[in-house]
Amino acid sequence: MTAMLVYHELYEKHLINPGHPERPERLEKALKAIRDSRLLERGVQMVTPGQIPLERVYAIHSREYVEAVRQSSMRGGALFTPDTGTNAYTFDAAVMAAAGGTTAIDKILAGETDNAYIMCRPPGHHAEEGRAFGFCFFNNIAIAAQYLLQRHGIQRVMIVDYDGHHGNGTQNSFYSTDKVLYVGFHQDGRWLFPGTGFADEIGTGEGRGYNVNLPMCPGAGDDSYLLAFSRIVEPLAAAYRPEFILVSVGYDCHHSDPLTNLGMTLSGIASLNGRLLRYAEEYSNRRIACFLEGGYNLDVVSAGSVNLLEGLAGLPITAYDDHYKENPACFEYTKGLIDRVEDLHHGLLL
Ligand code: Q9C
Ligand code: ZN
Repeated sequence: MTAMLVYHELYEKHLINPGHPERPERLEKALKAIRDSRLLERGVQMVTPGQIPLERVYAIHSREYVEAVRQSSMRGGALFTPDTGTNAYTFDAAVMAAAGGTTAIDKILAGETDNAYIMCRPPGHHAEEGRAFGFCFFNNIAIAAQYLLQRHGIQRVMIVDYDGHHGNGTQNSFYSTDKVLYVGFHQDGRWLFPGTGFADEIGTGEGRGYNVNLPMCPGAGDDSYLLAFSRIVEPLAAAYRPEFILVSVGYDCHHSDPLTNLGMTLSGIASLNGRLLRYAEEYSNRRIACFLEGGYNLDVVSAGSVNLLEGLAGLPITAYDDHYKENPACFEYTKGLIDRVEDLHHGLLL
């Protein structure tokens, strides 16, 4: 398999404020780990995206909002929410993050690579049509999905989002269409930002059944996620037969993340990636693009990024010895949640 790393120096120039968890060092450290692992000499091709027309951003976001982000950077920076702000580089970085996704798609569809990891910042999955939210400005994965539909005539895109937080912006972008199937794993919104992503949010109109949420209990780990993949994600992929798979990767599902309370390990995350690659192999002609969203333990973002590229390139996965045993009561809760999601989606895609 051929893998591509999409990266741009601008991704490290955006800064919300010194000390903010969504910081440039996340990528700086991950890129160093990728170089040290010699992945770039072992088949991973690194690519820098070029400029894109702003129309691709307007496919998801209002012109007024895009202009507000641009103006804020032109003036040196501004806060959009108490924890989501710009500096002078944010607008260019955010457009380049979106460009990373559409560049990856063009290259995958041209057969230049099987798959890609867009290691970008700012992240995107919380960004809404007209507002910045949760450290996100432009919704990179939503822009990519819309680009697949509008520019490449793709009819079915499956988005799997395993960031620890619910991808509210992505869900809302495609809530009433069956052309994009959103499947979100996240810590239950009763106990974590952004407070949405409940199981009964199943989509509306044509999109009914094409939005699937798995709000996991705090402490949910590898066993819970892998069972949910077997019982929900795999059957969804088999029923939907996506032409392209997009993944919102968030290392804040890891047990040591400072912002969340989930329980994944690095090997568990690598297993999820392995499953997604198999679905891509089976249904989407190997076409899969992974977008970095959150993850605030720098060592986990680094090791996880190395593992992701190893998986995408078909190389052996470096083992990192992080351990976490989820509470049996949590696993029982997950079984009940899976039953409930099956019921809610029965007669739709499941
Ligand atoms: N009291 C991503 O992982 N926390 N964003 C807000 C408000 C926001 C996380 C806390 C966490 C956003 C991309
Ligand atoms: Zn997150």
